[in-house]
Amino acid sequence: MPTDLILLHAPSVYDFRKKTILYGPVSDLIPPSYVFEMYPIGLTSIAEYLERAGYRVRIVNLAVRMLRDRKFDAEAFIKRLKAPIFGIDLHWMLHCHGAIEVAKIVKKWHPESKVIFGGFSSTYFYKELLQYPEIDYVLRGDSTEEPFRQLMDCMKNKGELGKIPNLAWRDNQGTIHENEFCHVPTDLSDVMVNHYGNVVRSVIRYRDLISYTPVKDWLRYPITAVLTCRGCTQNCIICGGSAATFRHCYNRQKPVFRPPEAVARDVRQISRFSNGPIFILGDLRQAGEDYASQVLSLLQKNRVKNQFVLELFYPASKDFLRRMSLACPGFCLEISPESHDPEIRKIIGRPYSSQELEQTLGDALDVGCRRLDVFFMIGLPRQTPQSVTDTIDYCDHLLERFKGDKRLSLFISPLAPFLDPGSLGFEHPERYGYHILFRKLEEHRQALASPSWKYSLNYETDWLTRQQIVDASYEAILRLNQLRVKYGAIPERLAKISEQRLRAAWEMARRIDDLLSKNNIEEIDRLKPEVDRINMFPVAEKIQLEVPPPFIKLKPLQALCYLVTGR
Ligand code: B12
Ligand code: SF4
Repeated sequence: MPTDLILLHAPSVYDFRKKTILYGPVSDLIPPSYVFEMYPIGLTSIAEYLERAGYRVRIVNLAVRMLRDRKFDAEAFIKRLKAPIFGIDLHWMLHCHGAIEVAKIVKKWHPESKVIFGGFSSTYFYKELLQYPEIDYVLRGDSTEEPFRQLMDCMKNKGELGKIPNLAWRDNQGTIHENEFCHVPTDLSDVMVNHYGNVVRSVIRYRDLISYTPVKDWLRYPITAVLTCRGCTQNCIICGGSAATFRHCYNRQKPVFRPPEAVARDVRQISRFSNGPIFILGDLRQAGEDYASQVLSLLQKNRVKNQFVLELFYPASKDFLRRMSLACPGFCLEISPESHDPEIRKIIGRPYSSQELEQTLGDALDVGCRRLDVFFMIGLPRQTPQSVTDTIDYCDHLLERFKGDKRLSLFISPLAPFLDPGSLGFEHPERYGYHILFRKLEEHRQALASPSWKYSLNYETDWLTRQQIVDASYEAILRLNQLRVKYGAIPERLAKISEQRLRAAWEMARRIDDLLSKNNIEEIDRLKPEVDRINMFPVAEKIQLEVPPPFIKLKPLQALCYLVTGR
């Protein structure tokens, strides 16, 4: 069956199976591994939109395939694929190594096909991307469904590329063109109409479940995300998805929200093929209390059995938390104060007091929140090694204040590997005390392939060097691990494994530093099996972050039935 478009998702570093790289605790708090195998949910939206327009689109998560099967030959696989156009996401900056290597392989075996890039980082770096001869087009913006359709039509009908909004492209003579960046929709009702159903249909059509799985372990733990908006109302200075970044880099003046009915529809669709947890992304209050109330009452009216994970960007009233609990009984809640220090929180864009934070935590537990995750971060303005230590002391205080309530889970991680390009911190480092160590796309690519995560950090601060970020991270995570044991939050055996992993990683980081200072690259290469063992160690935080279900599974029969009957 001919395919019109193949969308590929690359691993963070293409040859991660050959290179010696100590990843550090960079992906411990998200479902994907250090390969960052999760593809942007937008790929499913593009695929569904184009299918509705009559095109055949296939998604291939190369990163998951490479991670699951050590012998999987990605190049041979790409060689066998056939399509006139290949799309590669460079959405998260940390795919800049893998994405460009995959583009090179695609062009090597399919020189007649066009290669198109898209996503946030592609939008930011579109000029540099078009300097690579393997990349023909970049579609800019946070919403590319409609421009992509126009591009597909244009290629089919030999139309004029110059007319496609948001497209930057190189013509046959090598001249670069930049079309107007004007497609920034303020209504999302015609996208993501049935993207989950479309994924299920594609899995059956291509008989390829693995290529559609978002993370390696997804079949065991099928967590699914529901999006509420494009853009953000907040201005966290470390974030490449803040209101300011959207304005300056992605041309979006204000966020656009999906209708509450669309959010409820997604939930219903997911519940038909999975009873795994559903993560509703973004604080529902972003679009106002009315919007939040509408979403919550729709969820309450159309109850599903799945567990919900909800997010707060800032403290909430008890009344609001109670409504969350009524709509999503036994909900899990996430909030990220990032630092215990209200002064630091204010600088980074979370200007609330510790009293407000603690009030919210207490209220959430009172109204029946099943798990409450609180996130802290290392690498912030004004944060010294002592301040990081104080954050862990604050964790102790929180656990004590809430009497070691097992529902309260605290996490800390470094801001790594990159301070997001486009974030206020990256664009105005002097304002916040950041030092940007490299800015170019190619420099980021090289840095990602460094033997230790310390060297891929693209920043330091007035208060923390790269070395201090590494040391403070290991030390803080180790101490938090001990606190978890003290309050019985995780089994001792798991805590021990975690401690072993952290100590081995810290020691390995020092060893690599030493070998690099002697330029002993051969010895670093020889460390590969040992480094891999450390990278592959089970991560206690990941286990702790999973919603403990009575039983979680996919519902393949119901999914099929839903496809056939549409109900
Ligand atoms: C939801 C979200 C997540 C979800 C991911 C859900 C998913 N599968 O997409 C989770 C929580 C898992 C996550 C994880 C991470 N995230 Co995140 N995330 C977001 C968030 C809040 C919203 C993104 C969103 O809703 N997009 C809407 C969907 C529909 O669109 P989309 O996927 O972006 O796709 C559209 C366009 O981007 C484009 N597009 C995308 N791919 C392609 C490909 C082609 C070929 C084309 C043409 C177009 C195209 O077209 C799509 C459709 O219109 C943003 C912040 C924000 N305010 O936007 C951060 C954000 C994108 N994440 C970010 C980061 C750093 C991460 C992590 C690296 C964090 C970490 N260190 O752990 C990980 C990476 C995970 C991985 N890949 O394995 C940064 C990225 C900065 C940068 N430039 O690199 C952002 C901007 C802000 C932040 N700091 O959180 N994230
Ligand atoms: S980190 Fe802040 S600015 Fe970025 S998406 Fe989350 S709330 Fe919005």
